[in-house]
Amino acid sequence: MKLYGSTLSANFRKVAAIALELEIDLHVNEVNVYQGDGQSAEYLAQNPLGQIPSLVDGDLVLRESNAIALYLAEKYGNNPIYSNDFAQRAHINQWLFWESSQWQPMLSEVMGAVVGHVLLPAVLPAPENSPAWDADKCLKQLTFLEQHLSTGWVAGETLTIADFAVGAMTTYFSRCQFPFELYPNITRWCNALHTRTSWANTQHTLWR
Ligand SMILES: N[C@@H](CCC(=O)N[C@@H](CS)C(=O)NCC(=O)O)C(=O)O
Repeated sequence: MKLYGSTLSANFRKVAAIALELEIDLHVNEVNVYQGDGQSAEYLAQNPLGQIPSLVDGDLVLRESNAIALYLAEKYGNNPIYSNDFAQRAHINQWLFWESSQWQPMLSEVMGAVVGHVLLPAVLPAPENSPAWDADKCLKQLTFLEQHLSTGWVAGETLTIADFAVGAMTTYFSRCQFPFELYPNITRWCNALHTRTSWANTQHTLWR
């Protein structure tokens, strides 16, 4: 099994950490999309969008980090981070869909300029303004997650793939002046995630 991407990317880190949690022996092929690697003919043949991550398992070629996360969790069933109970699975999946449809788009918009500058300082100038963490669309999603995380993990009492999915974009929080002090539950959860070796070991030094 081969995973393509770079730990510079939150979506790659999401999948790489899940693979570590599941103790999957996969080969990582470095594709630095920020330096144009995603636009090579070879990579575009595999992922026409030129994005990371992508996974190759035999004849299966898969893109979309949450789809890859689910594939790994289902293939390596009977694992603690993806329940065998249908109702609990539905609950976990609900958070994966929220992550890709609401959480990540909102965070991409608010953090994009800073993240772009950190990745490509010679090309993208530092933004004049700090990320607008107090914008209405941020407050709505952040308040929602903050209230939800008063105890436990994203999908309940145990760590699941939903934590890695929702946690992925928090990779950029420190460099984007996220107001941790205003969100104690999110902060507690971020810290708890960092106690996982899988999460700590997939953090790129750029995002510390
Ligand atoms: N929805 C996709 C998003 C993938 C994505 O946007 N990846 C970024 C890195 S985090 C990328 O490859 N960007 C380069 C590009 O879009 O050209 C997923 O979850 O895998």
